[in-house]
Amino acid sequence: YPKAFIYDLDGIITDTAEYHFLAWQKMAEELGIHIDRTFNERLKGIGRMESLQLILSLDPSASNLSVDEKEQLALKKNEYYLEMIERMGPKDILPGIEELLHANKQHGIRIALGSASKNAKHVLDLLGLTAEFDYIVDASTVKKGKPDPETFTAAADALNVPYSECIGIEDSAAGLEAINSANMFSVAVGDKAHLPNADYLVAATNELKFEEIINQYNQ
Ligand code: B16
Ligand code: MG
Repeated sequence: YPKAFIYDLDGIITDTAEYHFLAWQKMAEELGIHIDRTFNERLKGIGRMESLQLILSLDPSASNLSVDEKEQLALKKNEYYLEMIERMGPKDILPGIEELLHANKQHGIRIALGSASKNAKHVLDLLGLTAEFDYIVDASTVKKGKPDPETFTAAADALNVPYSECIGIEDSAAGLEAINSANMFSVAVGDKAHLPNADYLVAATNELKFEEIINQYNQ
């Protein structure tokens, strides 16, 4: 068995990836910038300011915004996001995740979070999952966000587990690249077009079965 599972948050443990998209879209529309779901794939897993930068790069007239104005925009997006997730609770944990966490516990496998979000602890609290995690990496922990491997290696280092004995689970291209460059076994949730380099790919979280992940890891 591997020694640790490191979970991405948004899009893996809960569907906050959708709310991040809707909040960015609302903020962008107010500036007359249109973003769609295909573009959103590039925003997944990367930090708040990096996401904003990518959105603003779609509009040449946004290039003269000051640092202060950009921070206001990011703040506004976050307010929309927080409003959208206000009523979230344990019912919003994605299918298959609780079973997987339970199987990890049963086999003595450590559990960590590897998220790029500043809201990660808040979201875990809303879901009632904070106590399940042995270690939490969020935006406040790492210097270099995904696709840099630091998010995942920091979790493994804290748990004192070799990278080759870690399994990382992600829904974003940036996060998948982070897991792969950490030399961990990568499990991705989504479609092959966006996530071509996963060691093991499933279409949705309800397909994340512990025994199958272990079989793939041991191959
Ligand atoms: P925040 P993850 C990431 O979380 C999201 O995928 C990404 O879309 C978001 O921009 C980023 O967190 C920052 O989030 O604005 O809450 O700090 O998927 O790494 O758990
Ligand atoms: Mg994600």
